[in-house]
Amino acid sequence: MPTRWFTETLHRHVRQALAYTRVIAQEKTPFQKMSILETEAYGRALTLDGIVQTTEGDEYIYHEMMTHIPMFAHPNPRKILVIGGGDGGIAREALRHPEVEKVVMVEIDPSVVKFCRRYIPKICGKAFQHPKLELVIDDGARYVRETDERFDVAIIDSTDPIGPATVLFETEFYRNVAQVLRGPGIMVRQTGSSFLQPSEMPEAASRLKKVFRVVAPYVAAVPTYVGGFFGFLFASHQIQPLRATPAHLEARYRRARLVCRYYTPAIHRASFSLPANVRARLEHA
Ligand code: AG3
Repeated sequence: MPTRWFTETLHRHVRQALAYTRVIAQEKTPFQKMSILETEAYGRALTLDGIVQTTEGDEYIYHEMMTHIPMFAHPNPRKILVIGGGDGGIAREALRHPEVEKVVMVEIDPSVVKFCRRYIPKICGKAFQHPKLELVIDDGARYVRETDERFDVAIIDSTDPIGPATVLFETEFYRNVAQVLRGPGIMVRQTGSSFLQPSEMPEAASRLKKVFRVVAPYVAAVPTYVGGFFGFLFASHQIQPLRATPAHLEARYRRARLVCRYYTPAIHRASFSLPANVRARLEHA
């Protein structure tokens, strides 16, 4: 049988193609078109509107870096908010921290959760059965505008700023996230590929700076998010991401008994050291 190729067309002038053996499932929801493919290189891959969201092969890089960076930077992260994250990967990592009392995950599309639990259960692990997890099916933008709950860490695990996630990139949304954070609360979000989505990080940084005193970019190499280093932003009223010393991070990491596959206390600090080409774009942000 000839090789079948899934082609991601997220970027205007570059396409990523993954060889796959089988379409495991496919569904059109009121929000998006989702599919799960059995790929040769990365195991099962979740795509939403034709864009690779996560794969069994490399999901840990994104999920560990989106979760453990804010969790370990925060002195005592007990209540965690995840916006999006329907595959459960962020919730899984957050629940590994001993201080956590509650993780509220707000996902707009219940079909994504159902789909991922069924076809890529390795990614959520036991997160959805965990007694500390509360799953809310709602629009994340509305949730942060209306809730009375307060959080220590907010992780915005959204798709790209096209389609249903667009509102999760607006200043108004960041203001509401800041409102639901208590004390030294920290927010993180993804900001796309540094090379192929070069304006995403500076744009998000300038919006976040209107709301938070500390805004710090960091990067990680995620193979299926093509286009150079993948970017993230860390934002807080009080916490500097590099305030925690290497010894403190080591101690926290050991106490949590985490066995990570990308995150290390050294990577925690190193990921905030930006290559000059990424830093240059942020100069006027
Ligand atoms: N959410 C972020 C996907 C970003 C893909 N975009 C890209 N390659 N620029 C993934 C959800 C994982 N829980």
